[in-house]
Amino acid sequence: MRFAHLGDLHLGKKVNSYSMVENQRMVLRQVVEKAVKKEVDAVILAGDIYDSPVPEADAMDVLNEFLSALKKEDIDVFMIAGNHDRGDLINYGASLFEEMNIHVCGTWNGKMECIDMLDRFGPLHVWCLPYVTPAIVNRFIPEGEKKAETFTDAVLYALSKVHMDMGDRNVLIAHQYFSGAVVTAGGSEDYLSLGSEIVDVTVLAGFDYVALGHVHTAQAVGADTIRYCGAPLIYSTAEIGSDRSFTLVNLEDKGTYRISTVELLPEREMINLSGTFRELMHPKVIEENKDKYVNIILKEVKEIPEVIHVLKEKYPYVMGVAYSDGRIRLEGSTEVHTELRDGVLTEIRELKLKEPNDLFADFYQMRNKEAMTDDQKAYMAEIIEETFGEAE
Ligand SMILES: [Mn+2]
Repeated sequence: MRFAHLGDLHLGKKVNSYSMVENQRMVLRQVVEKAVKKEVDAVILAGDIYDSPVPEADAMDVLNEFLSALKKEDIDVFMIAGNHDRGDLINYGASLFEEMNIHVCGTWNGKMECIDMLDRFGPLHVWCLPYVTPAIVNRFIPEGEKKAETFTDAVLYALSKVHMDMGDRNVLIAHQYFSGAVVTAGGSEDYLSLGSEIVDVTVLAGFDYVALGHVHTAQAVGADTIRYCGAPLIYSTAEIGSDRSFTLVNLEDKGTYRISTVELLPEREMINLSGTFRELMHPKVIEENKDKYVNIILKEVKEIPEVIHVLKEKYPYVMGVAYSDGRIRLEGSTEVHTELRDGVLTEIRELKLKEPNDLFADFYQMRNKEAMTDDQKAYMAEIIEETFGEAE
């Protein structure tokens, strides 16, 4: 059985207010093309199908087109919901889809859903575990039994419902953060919450392959056969330069497998572009980069008024502008802003653009669930002045 393992599509996602939806449509067309070429039997979608629990029509249209194209090529689909998805919405039409070999598992209902497959190497079982939290599994733990406290408890409990025939091949699809996975600093995962969601990877022992979603860069975790496929596109300026792919998994006789990655190339790539204002205004540089998402790092000491608007006339897809000396200049009050970390702009969502003092106050409130006191504000103002003051 040959699987194309994908996940974290985040259909409908906006990055710095740019909708990714057409880029997503194109990359999924590429997936179909490459899956056909690689003679894939089934596509796995390991959660975070949509970016929003209530997706826009254009995002749903992209999924519809993708599933229809796979069906036309006679490729099966296994799809679970991630933490971004509304599971019951993902479940819509599941019983109809089932008839077309599109297996959908949007919510965990106390049992482990299992789809039994057969190929020339024998039976193969695909177990589906949509995103779970302690609260979700606790609804199914009988009174008097020990409730799940941690995410490890939760996944352990869910997996206790797996009754594996160890002689057959068993595949698990899940969307959780497992210990050992590496996350890009400031990447497009919800990294602030990952630390509290950690699941001990040893709970995954026994499966022949584990197809994971949740972490956005492709990697094996704990064992060669336990893998995150990563997102199909770059969703954060912090991820610029990292490769995107789907994972090709070939399961033959029990214990025999081949795993490789199939590179995915975006229709519109995202790059860091640095230079002086003069350099960036050079017609050759503009011509080369005007159709890309550009994260501009300006090598200028003095501030240029309205620079983002001037740049946008030449580069319509500006993801952000930062001065290489560390000062931040961004436009408007979008829900997304970027911050310079280790020389790379990093996206922070749901925060309005503010001066450093206010920015820190917001961050403090977000982490501690309470506002800073006046004393704390004064103390931070001093530190910020010390840090940023010198650049002026
Ligand atoms: Mn995700």
